[in-house]
Amino acid sequence: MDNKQNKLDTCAENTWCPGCSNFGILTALKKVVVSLEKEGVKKEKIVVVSGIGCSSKIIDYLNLNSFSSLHGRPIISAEGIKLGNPNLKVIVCAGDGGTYNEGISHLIHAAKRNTDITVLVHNNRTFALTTGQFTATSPEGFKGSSTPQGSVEEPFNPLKLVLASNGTFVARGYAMRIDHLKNLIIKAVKHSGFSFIDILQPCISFFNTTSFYNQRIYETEEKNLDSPKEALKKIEEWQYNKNNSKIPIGIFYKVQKPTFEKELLKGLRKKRS
Ligand SMILES: Cc1ncc(C[n+]2csc(CCOP(=O)(O)OP(=O)(O)O)c2C)c(N)n1
Ligand code: SF4
Repeated sequence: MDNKQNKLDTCAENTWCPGCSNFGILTALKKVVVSLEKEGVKKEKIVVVSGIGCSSKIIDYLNLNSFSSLHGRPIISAEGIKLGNPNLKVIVCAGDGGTYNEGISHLIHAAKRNTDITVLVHNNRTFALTTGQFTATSPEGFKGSSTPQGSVEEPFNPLKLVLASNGTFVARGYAMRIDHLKNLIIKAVKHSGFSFIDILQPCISFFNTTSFYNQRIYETEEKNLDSPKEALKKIEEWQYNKNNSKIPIGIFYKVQKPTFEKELLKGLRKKRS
């Protein structure tokens, strides 16, 4: 780690399990901040918003402006922050439980209105902090503390949902491919509009998917990014409940549309004149 990354450390004791893949996301984020600073984005202009969960503890370990919201509520909090100060780069870090269960409506509406924030979902496919209950992305048959006999529900694919909700930047990353993830996050932060990265993040204590992912994940070619049809094809390459396919990571969809903040300000100016 270089000196600039060290400056992003805090004195908080890290309580993640040793070897947790959240460390990969933390390292990637630090690298993102260092890269953005080199390009003239001051770290004071970056805000990380989290909820509750192992994933959300990341703000304790980053010497950046941050806001800790309720479980399932970081997206709407981030939207408020962005609206209050459109010059900020606002990044949400939250778990799949908080985002795809409790806070699902906020995800859909932020994508729909194309608010200019970046959402990073640490998708370990379980409620990890509360010791491994099933979430919307746990596979059918998932055995955890709330489903000891195995979940009978089929998971849904969050990328499909964000694409269908008019999200303008839809991507998947892997917590163990740190440099690839760093580059994805930089592109997401620079994207003008709603950017979403579902980060596959093995929870080594309650759902260890590391070797499953290591055998299947590959970096996809980023082409025809403005085609929803092509995006859907890529997204559906891996069905969450099927174990026999490869898993593409990278950007699947990226288009430019007016952001919510710009449209709103335009409307307000018109009203005044
Ligand atoms: C509204 C609400 N529901 C439930 C909880 C209890 N709770 C706190 S953390 C947590 C699990 C978090 O899981 P996830 O969002 O997937 O994040 P992870 O810990 O896996 O990173 C739950 C259920 C809460 N604090 N608030
Ligand atoms: S419970 Fe899982 S997600 Fe939470 S710190 Fe431990 S390994 Fe990481």
